[in-house]
Amino acid sequence: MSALNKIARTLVSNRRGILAADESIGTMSSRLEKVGVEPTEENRRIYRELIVTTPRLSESISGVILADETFHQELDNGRTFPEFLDDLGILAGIKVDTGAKPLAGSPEEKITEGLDGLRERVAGYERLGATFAKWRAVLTIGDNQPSARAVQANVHALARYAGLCQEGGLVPIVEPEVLMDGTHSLAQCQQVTTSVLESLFEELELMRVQLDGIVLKPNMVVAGSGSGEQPAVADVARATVDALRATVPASVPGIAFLSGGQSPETATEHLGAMQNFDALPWELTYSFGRALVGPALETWRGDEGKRVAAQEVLSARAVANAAAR
Ligand code: 5MM
Repeated sequence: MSALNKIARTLVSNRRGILAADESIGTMSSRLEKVGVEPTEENRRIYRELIVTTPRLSESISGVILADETFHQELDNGRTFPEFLDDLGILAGIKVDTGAKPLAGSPEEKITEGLDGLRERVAGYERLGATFAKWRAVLTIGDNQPSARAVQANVHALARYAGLCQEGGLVPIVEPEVLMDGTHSLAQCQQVTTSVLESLFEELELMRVQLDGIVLKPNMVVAGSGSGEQPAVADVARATVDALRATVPASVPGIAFLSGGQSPETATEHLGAMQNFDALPWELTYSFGRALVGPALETWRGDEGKRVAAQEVLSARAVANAAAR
């Protein structure tokens, strides 16, 4: 077993999953503002400390994805976040993309940036304790979208990122997110997700990415949030598993879904329903952001007196997802 394969397996095995706490400064700040918390560097640190000090987190969480700012911050006990996670037996990951920007030639679509200097940044994060990384590509379903340009540019960037991470000893989480925004049907989402994943694996192979040393982080196949369609849980599970079976090689150790704006309970139900399919070659787990931490943030609202209650809410979501597995 290679070192990369071992890390990837640790991330997706034993009914554990990944917690995505890597909101960029802008996203984290607006989420704090929404719950009445001033978006300062210190408040972002306090909030992330609340998350990682949740009791028994390591029973259901294998890895936490951090943003650059958090990666360099310390907890009240003087340990850095990666050091503290390591003490708990949780792997520390780092978001290395620098965000999705308008794609030249198709400005209503996005290309994720961050390849410049990535080799050096990977080496730096690895020295500071990262074992895995994350890069998110964003694709929308709409009139003539996603365009071939947007798909090609994004899967190319994902594959170059994955190769650079593996060269530097980090397991790349490869995240091609087809957004839930829009009026598309479940069937359209399945068709687009399948086609994006097909292009992605062609590009990963072209770039000689070692497939047993990655974790795929896709969207679940769901109907557009503005479609008025509410497919049954079993239909979402079937459509998602069909898209994955058609495209994801068996050598990939695990698939860790993003939640993409689904309610926490719905995301957990969908994850649970996918465990009922026989003979799937990969582990199916979670790498949720909002579906794990959203209710805790709502409970906390910056009130130190609500800290324990917020941690209990986070713990309940993490345990529910582990149980769904
Ligand atoms: C946690 O949010 C991540 C970073 O977002 P920005 O760079 O846009 O601030 C995001 O990539 C997240 O990891 C994925 O979208 C999965 O989170 P959800 O909430 O969709 O499960």
